Amino acid sequence: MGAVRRLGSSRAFSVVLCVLAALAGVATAAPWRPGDAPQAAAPAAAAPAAAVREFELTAQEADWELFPGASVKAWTYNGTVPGPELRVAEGDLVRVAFTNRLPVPSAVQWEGLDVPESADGGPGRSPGMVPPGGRVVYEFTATGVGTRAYHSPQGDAELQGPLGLYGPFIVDPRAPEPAAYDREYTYTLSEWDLSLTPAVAADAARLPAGRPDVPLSRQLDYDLFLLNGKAHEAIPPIVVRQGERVRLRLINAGNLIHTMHSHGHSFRIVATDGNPVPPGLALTKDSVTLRPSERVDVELHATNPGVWMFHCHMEHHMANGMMTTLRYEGALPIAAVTAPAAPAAALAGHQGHQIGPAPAPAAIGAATATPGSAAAPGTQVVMTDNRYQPGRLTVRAGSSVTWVNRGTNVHTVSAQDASFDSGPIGPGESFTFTFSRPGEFPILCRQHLLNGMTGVVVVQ
Ligand SMILES: [Cu+2]
Repeated sequence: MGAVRRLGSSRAFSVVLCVLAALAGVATAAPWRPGDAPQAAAPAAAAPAAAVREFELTAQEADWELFPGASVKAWTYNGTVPGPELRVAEGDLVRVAFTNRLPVPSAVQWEGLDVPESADGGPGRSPGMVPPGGRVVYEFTATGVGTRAYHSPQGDAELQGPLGLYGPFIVDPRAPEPAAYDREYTYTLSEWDLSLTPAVAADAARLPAGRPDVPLSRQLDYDLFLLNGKAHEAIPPIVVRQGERVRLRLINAGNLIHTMHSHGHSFRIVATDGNPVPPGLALTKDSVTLRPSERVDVELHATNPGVWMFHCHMEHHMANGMMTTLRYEGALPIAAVTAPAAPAAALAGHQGHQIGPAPAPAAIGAATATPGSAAAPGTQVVMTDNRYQPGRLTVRAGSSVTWVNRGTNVHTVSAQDASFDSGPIGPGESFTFTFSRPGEFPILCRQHLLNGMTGVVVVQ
């Protein structure tokens, strides 16, 4: 510090730079700025020249299918959750034109891309938040090979990420990689709160009563845990052939910690936050934990044919969506122990007319359902485990419907559009709702949506 004061200002600056450069082992005196190509980059002689890569990202509401039969309103980039994979080569000049078709201000931020300040969108930044209907172009040089990401700004006031606004951004090496992989898969991890609708995020509706009195972003209560915006069988599996080396790029775009675990295979962690792990330091593991925003690349050697699970090891995350398979081409899963099929009558339905102690299961199974039939005011719906009986019913406006839980598990009656929610209904308990206006109201059990526990109330 004293040395700087004693020297003339420009000379002092040069000396400091030279010392810093020497310390960093960098041969040039030019200061490095965010957005510059890395100064220690490999010689570019054999590599193709950098290109200008242009992308369009549009934030827009879209219907998104979490799994067959379960569609939600999402906020998306270009209509998908996650948004499109943006892929460039190191050193490319990247231009991303962002159009905001949401009813609220939005922007794009970058994970692991050391962009200049002028490309770091968000509140209090310049270019800052883009108003509804607005457009901005982010421009930066892609530095740092690896698994990166992008997302909307996050904070108490911006509840956009949990509705689907995130996506992968991959920077490939300019020269061919020495260790090429036979296949590569990218999985973006996230969570979904079925009560969080675009209307809630736009401050035009409220979350169900009973959530804690804290800022909205801290009231989230996730129902589903997703890989690439999908749950369970809707997630594309990892398909391999024996002997192949596979790279999995894992990106945690959610708000929770996830621990991804592979059966039958250990893997090597070859990159963290996109940056390569020196070969001698690469850990061999079968579980890897990703905190929010973290990325991990793992290399998996396919040497154990079969059909294996690949999932988050947090039990309710796995049970509610975050599981797929690692399957060898042509392999079939070894059959599970065969359970006797549930008697059709047990699931067939029952128009209950009594509230009281839960009857024995046999009493439920005997009746038949008349789905779609008109029902008198005061209609009752029986919940057995994982079914509403009847699943679809029609009532007149002003009618009350009472759901009675005759099952052994806790269930809920939750409007798909979050307009009402029973909260937990224990065995033997009931919930009554009066429908004041005509319409078609899909309902679901928040605990057992994945088991197909859905229904519809048509109000005439
Ligand atoms: Cu998890």
